[in-house]
Parts: sequence; structure tokens; C-alpha cells
Amino acid sequence: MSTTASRVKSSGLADIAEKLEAGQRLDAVDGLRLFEAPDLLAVGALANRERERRHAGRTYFNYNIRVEATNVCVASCLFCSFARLKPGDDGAYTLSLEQAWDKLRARAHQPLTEVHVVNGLHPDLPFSYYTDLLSGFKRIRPGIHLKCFTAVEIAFFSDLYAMSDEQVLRELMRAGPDSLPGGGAEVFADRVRKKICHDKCDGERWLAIHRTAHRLGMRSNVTMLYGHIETFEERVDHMLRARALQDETGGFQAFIPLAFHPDNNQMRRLPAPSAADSLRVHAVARLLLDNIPHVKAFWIATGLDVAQASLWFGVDDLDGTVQEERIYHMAGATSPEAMTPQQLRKLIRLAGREPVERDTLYNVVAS
Ligand code: V47
Repeated sequence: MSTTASRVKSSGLADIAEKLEAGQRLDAVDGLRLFEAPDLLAVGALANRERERRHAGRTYFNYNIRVEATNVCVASCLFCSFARLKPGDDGAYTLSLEQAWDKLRARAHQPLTEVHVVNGLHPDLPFSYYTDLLSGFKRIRPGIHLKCFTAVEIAFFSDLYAMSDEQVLRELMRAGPDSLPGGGAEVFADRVRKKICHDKCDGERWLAIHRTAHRLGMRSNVTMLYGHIETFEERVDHMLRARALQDETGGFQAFIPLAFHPDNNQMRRLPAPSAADSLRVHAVARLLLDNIPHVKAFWIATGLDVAQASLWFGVDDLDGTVQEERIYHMAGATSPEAMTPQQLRKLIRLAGREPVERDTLYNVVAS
């Protein structure tokens, strides 16, 4: 018996390994057992097998920038260190359209393929601010992929501007977004949402907006904020709700666990999740989410060391160069502000994997 097989057996996971070998779907009880199994390496080995079956050693990244045009936000999520309630509050900012566009103009020399836009829920901006923001980006760089606005922002726009979620998505699509990011999903369970983000859209609406976006032809991602008050059951429930929607639409590209960062927010008394927990969350996601092609480690959230190790725990994607990220750095992330494509390639190679630059839709740009 191989070392891996004996580890899996002595962890009591042999039946789960057999299900996976037979191409059978894991259920909620299996998911819970994977979180509770004492041997992390056994769980990792199973996830690695699934990762290699899909992607061999390939590890994807892209050349992207972040634009966070405003941090003014009417929501009061306990985990957030980025938001300021009102314009004029200490540290609050809202970029003019020219300032936001300048971020892209300043990178004319970089072969970027994606702009990832995430904002606070600003109570006073007109809808045209967002459509102009996007059409301006497209004017400056016509070929650029715009991954913008979380489902929480879409829900906020619908309520503020008295439109349906579908109308908002259609209006925005005319201006430029090509896909939706996975933010705002947090943990779908009502118990958790009521405690940590009670005043933003609930889990069902988040999923409904992604369902609509998929129907309109957009791809998207799904995140899970872990390592705070959620239970293992709630993590499994979150993953299985994403899996159920993916069965319906096939529109999710990547599942992205996001490690909670406790600095400068109302949950600062909680410890950050351990490296072992981070590796396990990514591994369990790979094992439960048989229908979502990619599991991404967002290196800004996990840190570079865990991101490298995660490439042997089910992860096949490291997001991208990022550049100008604020949400995590304001919450105490000590990872670098940005990585060059060369640095990302080196990081991936040093972990024993093969770097592949992709665009947002996973077309290969360079390998
Ligand atoms: O939804 C906020 C999280 C998310 C904290 O789609 C925090 O490719 C940890 O969604 N500690 C926004 N997390 C970022 C996001 C994302 C990131 C990378 C790739 C993609 C993608 C999407 O950041 C929020 C929230 O879950 N967040 N504050 C914090 N203190």
C-alpha cells in the first residue's frame, strides 16, 4: 500500500477515496468528515489527486489590477477594515472618474488583461458614475476584461436606483462588465450573515444574482470568507449551495476561499485562521466542488507561503499580479502590495508547479 493510501485509510477516509475514484459525488457528511479528519496530509493528498486529474501541474495566474473607486459604504460588516460609513469620515475616499481612469492610463506599458473593480456601497453616487467608469475603462483599453461589482453591489444598485437585479445587470453589461467577481458571498448561512453582515443582501439573493448573470452570458466566481465565527457545517453548506447553482448554470469559473484578517475591524479579537486551516479549506473545496473547474488561493489573503503550499492541496490558480489592493492591506495583510508576472512564475516554479498566464476566462496567454 502506498504511503498516501495508508494515511487515507488510517484517517478513516478510505470510503471517500473510493467514491472519488469512482467519480461519485461527495455529500455533506463527507465534507464534514474531511474537516474533522485529523490527518491534514491525507485530505491534501486526496485533493491533490483531483487537482492533478483536472489540471496536472498547471497553475494559473493573470495580469490584473484592482480599482476600488470608493470605500464609502452604508453596510457595516463586522469583518471589514476598508469601509467608511459616510463621505467626509476619516479615511473615506471616492475617486473622480478621471482619477479612476488614470489608474489604467498609468499602466499603459503593462500587458494587463483584467481590471477587477470592487467598491463600497455609496449612498449618493448616480448610476451613471458606474456605467461611465466602465465605459471609460473600455475606451482607454478596448480589449481589457472588466470583472466588476459583487452581487452585493448589484443588489444595492437595484434597491437604490429602483430597478430589478436583471435590469441592473443588463444596463451595466451595455457599459462594459464581462464577468462578476466572487466577493460578498462571505458565508451563505443566515445565522452567520445576520451576525457579521446583517445589512447586506442575503445568501439566496447573492446566488440569484449570479444565476441571472450566468443566464445573461456572464461568467463569475464564488468566494467564502472563512476563519471567523462559522462552523464546519456552515462551510460545507456554503460549498454545497455553490455546487447546486453550478449544476444549474455552469457559470462559476473558480471557488475562492478568503482567509479572514482581523486587524482594524470589529472582529479584531478573533485570531486569524492558521495555515493548516487554510490548506484544509482549499482542499475540501476541491473535493466537494466537483463541478467548479478552478480553486483559487488569493495569495494576498493566504500569504505567499500558504499560497505555495496550497498548490499541493487542491489549488490550481493564484489570482494575479493584483496591484493596488486595499481591502486586505487595511485589514493587516502582510503580503506584498503586488507581484510581477515574473515573481508569480518564480513562486509557482519554486513550489514545483508549472506557471500558466491566463486571461479572466482561462484562455492561455503565455505558458
Ligand atoms: O467580499 C473583506 C473579503 C472580499 C476582509 O472574484 C475580507 O476573482 C478577509 O471578493 N479579511 C472582496 N477578507 C474580495 C473578493 C475577491 C478577492 C480575490 C479574487 C476575487 C475574484 C474576489 O474580501 C469581500 C470579503 O469577503 N474581506 N474584509 C477581512 N478583514
